[in-house]
Amino acid sequence: MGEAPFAPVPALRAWRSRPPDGVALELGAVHGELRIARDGCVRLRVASGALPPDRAAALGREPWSAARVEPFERDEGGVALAFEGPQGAVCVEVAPQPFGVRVLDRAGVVLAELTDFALASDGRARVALRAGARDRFFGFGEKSGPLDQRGRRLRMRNQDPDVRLDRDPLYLSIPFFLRLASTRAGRRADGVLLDVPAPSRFDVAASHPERVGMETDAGGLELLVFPGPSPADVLRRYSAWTGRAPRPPRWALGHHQSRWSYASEQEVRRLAAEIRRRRLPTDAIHLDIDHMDGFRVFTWHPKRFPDPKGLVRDLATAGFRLVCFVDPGVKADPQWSVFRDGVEGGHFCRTRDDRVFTLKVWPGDAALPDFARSETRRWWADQHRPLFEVGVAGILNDMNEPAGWRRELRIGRRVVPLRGQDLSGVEQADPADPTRRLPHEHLRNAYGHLECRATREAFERFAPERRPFVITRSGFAGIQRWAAVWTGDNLSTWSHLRLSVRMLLNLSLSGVPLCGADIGGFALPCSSELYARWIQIGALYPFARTHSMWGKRQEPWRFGRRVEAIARAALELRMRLLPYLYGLCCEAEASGAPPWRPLFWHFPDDEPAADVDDQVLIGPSLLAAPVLTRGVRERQVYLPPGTWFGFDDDSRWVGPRRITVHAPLERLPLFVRGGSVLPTQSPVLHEGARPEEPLVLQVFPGADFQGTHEEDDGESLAYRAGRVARTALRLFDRAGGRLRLEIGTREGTHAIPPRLLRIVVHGCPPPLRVTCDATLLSPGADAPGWRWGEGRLEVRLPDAGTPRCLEVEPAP
Ligand code: MIG
Repeated sequence: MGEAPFAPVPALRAWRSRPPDGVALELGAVHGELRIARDGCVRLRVASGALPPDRAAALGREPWSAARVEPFERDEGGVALAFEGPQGAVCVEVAPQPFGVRVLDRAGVVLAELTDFALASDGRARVALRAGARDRFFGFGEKSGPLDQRGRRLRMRNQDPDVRLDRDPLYLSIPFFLRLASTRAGRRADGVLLDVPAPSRFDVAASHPERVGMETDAGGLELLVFPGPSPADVLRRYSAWTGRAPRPPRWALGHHQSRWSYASEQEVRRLAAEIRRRRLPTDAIHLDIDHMDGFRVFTWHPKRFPDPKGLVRDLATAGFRLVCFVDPGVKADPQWSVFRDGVEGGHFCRTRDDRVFTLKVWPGDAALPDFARSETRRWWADQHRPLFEVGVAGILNDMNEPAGWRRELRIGRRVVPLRGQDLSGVEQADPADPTRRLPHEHLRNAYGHLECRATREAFERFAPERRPFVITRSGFAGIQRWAAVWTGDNLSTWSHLRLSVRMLLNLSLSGVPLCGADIGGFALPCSSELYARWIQIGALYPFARTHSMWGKRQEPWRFGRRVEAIARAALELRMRLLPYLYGLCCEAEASGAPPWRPLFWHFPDDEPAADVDDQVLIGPSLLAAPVLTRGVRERQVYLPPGTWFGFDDDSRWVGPRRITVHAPLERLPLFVRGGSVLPTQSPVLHEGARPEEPLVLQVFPGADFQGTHEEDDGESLAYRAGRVARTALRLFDRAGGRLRLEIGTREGTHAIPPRLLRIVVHGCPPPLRVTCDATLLSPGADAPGWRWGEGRLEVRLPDAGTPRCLEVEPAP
């Protein structure tokens, strides 16, 4: 079938103020609309004929907080809008001929210049963003390839591919990028979102070094520009529109052990017992598709899982939660109530000639719920009852691109699918107007996204007092509101380990704070060395799950004693850092800043930092430099400006500088930024276990620090009503090694029983005096009291939530 040709958008003929925040544009048969939000974001919609119905609410966009603007005619023709408020300032200029849009900051610096608008009569649309020859481009959701995607041609269409290093597209599409531009005043970041759920393409300065081309397959253009100047500013604004990830239940931050599949209650119990016997910190076990009865979603296999409730109960006693896989394909079995019900309720996607569409997937022929309909989402949420009745704690949404296959091969008892299916005749409801139907393809990238919205509803229905935990393979811009993301079927190879770091960084920059790759790799055999290196960095992924394909075993003890000990140490480190990691999730919820950050996030003006794609900042304080190469026992590390400490030995450097560090198999090179107060705890085997020391503040001097430590019950939604315990932390690093740590009054209504607080000051010379609230503390005494040895000062204090001021004066 031929595609309609593109025609340039005609000249601006007229404009009309559209109070309070924008202007309507008339360009011959093309219509446009420009709006400004109070935080300085700009939203532009352009389409042939009338603008399509606004799908923002259906996609879960946050309410638009409209600015107040008065459009005015420009001397040179066209129209301009300007806004300045406490949360942002921006000016937009529309040139009439050729039609173009410029977004400028308050100083008149151009943030984004959009040109070459073109539309086709079938709804396809094109636009170009002018770029500097040295601009760098990050984000784009789940992408293979380099960290900086300059020079790539990217496709956004969710699918179930063979994951390869250069494979594009993958399962999840986020048509958003963060651009880092070099200006005379230094680096600045801004962001652009092509908020269209139809597939799209990006030419990332590939055809022309000073231009990013964007093209949608349907629905015209909807673009948002998010001003910076810092990456954090961009993500704050991006997430104010697309939504923020609510803080997860704390257990979800523990290690998850998964496999395709732990296929019987007996096997799961044996696994749980083994994990505990070996003292490997783990919080969750996943049940892949084989827990189902004939792959009927929401069922339990009667023989292999006769008593799932009993299983959940026993797992809970041992400190494990159960996460269940859910596939969207509903077996087309007229004997089965879920299918029958779905047909009766009109819940499935239909063909053009109005039959229930089915595709081939695990259960055989299966129907696909039309998640674009709100009634279908409600219905789907209801179907989760059998999982929640049993006490399942988390849901994993797989195959939701949606995936299916052309044909299947049988090898013995195994079914090997040949991927790819034809969905060209499939239709769905228009999410903004369910009386209208659209080709599935026009909503393709929102399929899994809207499924996850339904899964969240299931939690609201069946476990309203608990925080939901949903993890998904597919998604769209804004998926973070509803689900964490894992990156699908990677391979157990060194290059995939390396890729996971870049991929998770770009996903993080695309607004998805909670993300992870299958630790150890999904397919192909994993060597012991690879597993060791993978769990070292994997234990620091925002979401840490070991998962693998059938036919292989990837529990931490499958690689010999030495590697088991390495895995244990890595998972213990995660548990020690849990208060810090949890705090980062609270930060993501509040501001959209992801836990995983590329170096340039905190060092935008440092030239070399922007090139580093194999190191990760975990929050503001930790810098991980994982070993990602076989046989390697030392690596180069780039330390950005500032003081840096080796996490495990307190060695100290001053950056910017490249160092070579020793990295035997047991060691993940990990650094802490001088001027940090890291909240940690003593390690536990699972989140629900009580740590011997619930709060250990690790102080790394070298600069001042200011932060907040946040605690709550970790599981309920009471935090939204102020049931938190928030403590301000301030470090003053004074000349001559003098130090002052202020611990603020604990705020909020979450009660914490009196406890002992330990403070460890790293890189500390022998002290002359240590005082707390101006009272001298005694060396050797327990609490309050202090000890010093090997460059570390340890102070113990009773902690009842009252403010504290600790001062350390070094011996001359
Ligand atoms: O067609 O449920 O990415 O994690 O183990 C494969 C079986 C379906 C793909 C997922 C993978 C999972 C597997 N699934």
